[in-house]
Amino acid sequence: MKKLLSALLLSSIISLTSAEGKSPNFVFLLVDDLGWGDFGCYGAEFYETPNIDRLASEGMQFSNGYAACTVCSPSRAAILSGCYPARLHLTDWITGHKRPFAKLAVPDWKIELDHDRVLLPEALKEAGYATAFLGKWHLMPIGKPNFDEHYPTSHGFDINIGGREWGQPKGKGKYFSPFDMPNLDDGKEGDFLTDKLTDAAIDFLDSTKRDQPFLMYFSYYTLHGPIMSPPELVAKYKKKAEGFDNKKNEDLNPKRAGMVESLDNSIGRIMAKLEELGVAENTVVILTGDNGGDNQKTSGGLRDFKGYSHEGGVREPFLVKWPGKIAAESRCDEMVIGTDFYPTMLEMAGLPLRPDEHRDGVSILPLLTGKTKDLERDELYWHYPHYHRTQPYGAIRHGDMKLIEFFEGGLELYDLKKDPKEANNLAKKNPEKAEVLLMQLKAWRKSVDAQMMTENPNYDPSKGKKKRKQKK
Ligand SMILES: [Ca+2]
Repeated sequence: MKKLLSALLLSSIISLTSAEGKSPNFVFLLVDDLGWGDFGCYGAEFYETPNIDRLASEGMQFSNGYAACTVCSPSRAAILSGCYPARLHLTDWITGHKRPFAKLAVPDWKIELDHDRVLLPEALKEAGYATAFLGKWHLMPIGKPNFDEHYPTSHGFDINIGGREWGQPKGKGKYFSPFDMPNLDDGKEGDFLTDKLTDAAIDFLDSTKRDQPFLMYFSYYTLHGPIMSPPELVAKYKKKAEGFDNKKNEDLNPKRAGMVESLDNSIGRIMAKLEELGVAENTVVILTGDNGGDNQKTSGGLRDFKGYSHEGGVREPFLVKWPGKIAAESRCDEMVIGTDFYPTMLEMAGLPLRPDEHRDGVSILPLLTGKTKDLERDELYWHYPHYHRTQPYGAIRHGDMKLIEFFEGGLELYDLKKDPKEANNLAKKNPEKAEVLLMQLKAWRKSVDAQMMTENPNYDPSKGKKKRKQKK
């Protein structure tokens, strides 16, 4: 009913926007397990990303862009809903780690998206957009997939190519054919998943109509493991690694480098297709990741990586191009996060904001257009009541200061401006600041009805899995 009413309310506004032919198209590119240091424009020297670097130079590049979680599913849900994972109660990757004997019990969190929310693709679809989903979905229960309830097509996408319950390619050939993914051509032996999904993306772009705006939400399976790459790219980077002076301690795995190059090729093909179709000028292209890379050397010097509480787990490349609206070569240091895309894209489309839906996102359009350098929002929050590489934690970033609260005990406080690598924990040196931020973090959790961990009656340290110790 809620969706029907909002559709009716919007219909008049929509016809106006579309009739003027001003509604921009959206190409949303979401890369899996993308490290902050994986692209040339973010400092990579071993990996080669000329197309992505060009995209960065044609729009705005953010230095403090964040994923809403340190793992896949919650970050994806945050982008689609405009809400923090804590508010959605979808706080871990599906289906998460089981730690029955750990000190704290994990709350009864959700493993699917609510149907009573109007998600970003639904809002755009209501407004007359053609909506296509390609790639990794990972927002549904594993085991008993139900097309009507859980697939992208039940959440606002007209078509779904490749999305299913998997968090990574699990077909017989993994990244190589056969893929065993919905509506994706398996191709021939040796065909590579990123290329085949890109073929499908090109087909979708070819099918779009000039009088109907579109959202192409391309959610790459790459760079998630298993790390696999076309043999010619592996050979290229194997050779490059031999004489490479690795000053920045970058990841020299030729297979991962090949995955990044194949991603870059994909983006190059998409950008060329937009030009060829004559729609590049009226198309917003967004590129970001869902969480950090899979190892320390992908983090561009930040501490830790996917699955951790520190910056390498959540800081992401974050690029937006919109010709004529966002100045080329622009840079922004303001903090932005995955929940912000929903309101931002509505505003770009000339549609009314829906604050009852995207509860936690703010439109970053004023940053993109250069109208302002600062948003009114001063804090970002993370809530991860789960065991992973990290111990369960919550975090707040206020300005340059970031506080991490480990739920088993322990606080870490960092000044990210002076200490971007989070090497000097200031919690004991500056307890007043730590306390203020802790109070703020706790108040926020209450305000979003965050699920908390509880004492585990089955706690048994002798059976607990060994955990990496956090610095206190
Ligand atoms: Ca991921």
